[in-house]
Amino acid sequence: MIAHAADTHLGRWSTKPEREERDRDIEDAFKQMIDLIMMEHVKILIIAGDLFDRPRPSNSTLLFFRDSVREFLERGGKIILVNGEHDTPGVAEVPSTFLVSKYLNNVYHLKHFFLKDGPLSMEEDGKRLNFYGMGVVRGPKAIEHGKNIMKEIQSAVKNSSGKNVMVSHASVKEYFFKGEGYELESFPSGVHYYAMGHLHFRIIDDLKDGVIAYPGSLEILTIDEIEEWKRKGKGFYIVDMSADEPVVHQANLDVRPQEIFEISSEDEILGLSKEVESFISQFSSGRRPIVNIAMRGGDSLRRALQPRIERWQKAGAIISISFKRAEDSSLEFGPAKSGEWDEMKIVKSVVGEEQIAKLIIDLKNCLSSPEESNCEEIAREITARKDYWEKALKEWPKQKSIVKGGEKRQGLSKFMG
Ligand SMILES: [Mn+2]
Repeated sequence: MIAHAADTHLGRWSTKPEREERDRDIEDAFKQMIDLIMMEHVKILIIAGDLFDRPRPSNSTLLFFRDSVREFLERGGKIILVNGEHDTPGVAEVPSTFLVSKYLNNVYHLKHFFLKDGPLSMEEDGKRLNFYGMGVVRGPKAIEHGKNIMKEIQSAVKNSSGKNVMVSHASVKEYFFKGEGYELESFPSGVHYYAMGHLHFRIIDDLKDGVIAYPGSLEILTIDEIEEWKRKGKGFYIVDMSADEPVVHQANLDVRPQEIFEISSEDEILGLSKEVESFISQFSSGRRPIVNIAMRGGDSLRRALQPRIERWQKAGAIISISFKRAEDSSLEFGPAKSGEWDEMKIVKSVVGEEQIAKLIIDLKNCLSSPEESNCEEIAREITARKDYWEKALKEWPKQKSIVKGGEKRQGLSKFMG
């Protein structure tokens, strides 16, 4: 048996002290996972990218990780990591996942697989398991580069004995509604289990000679993960590799309950109150639930709602209000949110004009919020600027990257995937 988690995002809210409680929630889920793994006597844990939420996790996040896995490692447990978007620096720097593999015994960091290096192999229940890494692949030719890594894996598995596990942090075109990522066809054959990370929702599917699986994020990280949590829960997988085909067991964790409510006018306050109060009343004991309110409307609506909000808080709810669109997104492209990147500055440096940059960021935020219907208007505004585009399309091929510390990319590809 091996355990497979991904997108744990430890330290996600470490720069937002007002949401510190949510980092404790993530840590709580992480501890639940480690406890469950030890209880089931699982000896190998894969974390397929985005272990940490940022390339330089805070010292307390690093300490938390060390403390929470110590007993598991001391009992002979092994942890296998690959790089995700979030824990990989955008500059030439050692990834945090690599760092922890150097500091802790029995923590392994898988680089992009090369035939000449061979896989990481270990015995598990008397069987040989081979692990092939493909963490996040960045750069202007990311997809091409990734496909080459997969070809290397393909050649290696042909001559391998034992079970083959590919550990990857990447998107799959067929699973992601935005249609970005690798086609399933490009994955290597001969692999028994594709341990994936990156998409925050859960997928278990047959692929070629094996099974491909996304365990999803460990906790509910954005409001667009709430619906799936209600249907499938949040957690990780325990995978039995002993049979011909791996058998994937879904392990669900006890996470803080959340619900999302929408409101766009004062007429709806009464109806909303009824819904919110019936939701809150389900959790009179135990964890305080989170009530997310997506508000389309101005200050007056906010003020009109204020007395109710205070009442719900007194009843034990955590209230989180977002205006018009979600502030976070589970769509993860481009450089990690390290706090060192000024989105506006980066996009402006590429597109040259502040107004267009703002519209592009708006469109990106809009597409990654649950309310996709508003996005068309922004897209129309962008495309309507014919003068800008005619000029830009002529100039872009010549333009070099001017983002300090960024990867050398040209034109739009600089901030896409
Ligand atoms: Mn992630």
